[in-house]
Amino acid sequence: MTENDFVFQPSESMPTTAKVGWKAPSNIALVKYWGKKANQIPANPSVSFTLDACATTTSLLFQKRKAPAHDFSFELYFDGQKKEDFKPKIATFLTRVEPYLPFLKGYDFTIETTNSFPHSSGIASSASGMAALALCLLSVERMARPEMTADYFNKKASFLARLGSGSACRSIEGDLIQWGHTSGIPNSSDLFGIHYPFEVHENFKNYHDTILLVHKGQKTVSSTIGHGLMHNHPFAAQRFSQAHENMASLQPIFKSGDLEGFIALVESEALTLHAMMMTGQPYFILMKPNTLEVIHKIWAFREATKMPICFTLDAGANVHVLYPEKVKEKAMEFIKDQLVVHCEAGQYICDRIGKGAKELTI
Ligand code: 2P0
Repeated sequence: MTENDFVFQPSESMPTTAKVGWKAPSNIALVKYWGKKANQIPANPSVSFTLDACATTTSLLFQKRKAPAHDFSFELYFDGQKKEDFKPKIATFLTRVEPYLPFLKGYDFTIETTNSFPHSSGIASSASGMAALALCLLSVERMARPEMTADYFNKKASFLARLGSGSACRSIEGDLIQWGHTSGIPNSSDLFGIHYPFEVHENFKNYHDTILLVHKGQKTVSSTIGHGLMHNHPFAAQRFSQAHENMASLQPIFKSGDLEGFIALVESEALTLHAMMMTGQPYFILMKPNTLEVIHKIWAFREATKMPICFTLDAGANVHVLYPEKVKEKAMEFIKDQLVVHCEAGQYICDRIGKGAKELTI
């Protein structure tokens, strides 16, 4: 598929007014997206677990304007409060998706949004937030095109979400989503996420992700800037080819249920992501002392118990503790006994692999 497949020509049958809503989850990458080309095209392929508890719920009320105008018209409410400072990001998103949703300037929109996870918890809301908004906007188009298939709807929603935030394209469906063209995965695309197409062992179903909120403050360097620093990065070429290799290595790991192989690959990806931050120009560090404390405790616990508990990191200080369903009681005991002490205000979020976004009945 190409960009042209997502262009829509509005017809007479566009709805006048209605309200739509979606709840979209966050996701956690196993092979990381870090570095991009123009138009939100990833520099390397990635794959993620879709999450369940960490989600954004967004409703979109729309009303046809008397005459189409030159600018977008929208109000934005976050947790019931008008949010002027979020508007530029939304306006940029609308500008990027307008070629594919050319009716946008014909409507007044009211966007209401809430996150399930605590505000400024250091959990990125751009993936779930942009996914939920993309789904709402595409629902307007679908009212005029009720024949649209679920497959096309999901692909276009992922395509639009990507234009808001790259990782958001992996937040439409569950439970294992791959994004970015790589030769070993048929139908993999830089334009949207797809279901991981190969066999996945029972060990990786119902995987858990307990997110330790090590540092809840604002990040010192945004992901968008971090991606940008991969241009002219001394190790960029090696890193991008490593991501392709890791995608290929995951295939037999997922198939056979090889937890040891999974852990080695996922932890290496997390540390490589942060190594890229530390070795760019300018260099920066997003991990905190407690991030390292947690990592060392996970390694010591795993060595002592042989239990398949590992970590991954997002672009921040928080630690995602990953473990299979079969060790969940022991893992939670360990987390509560040894890791929660490293969380800010003792806060953590118990999440797990999820099935993707859900439409709300409004
Ligand atoms: C990922 N991250 O694969 C990687 C790993 C964070 C660490 O994608 O500029 O918010 O909006 O496309 O998607 C975070 O970056 O960046 C991210 P933009 P995004 O999940």
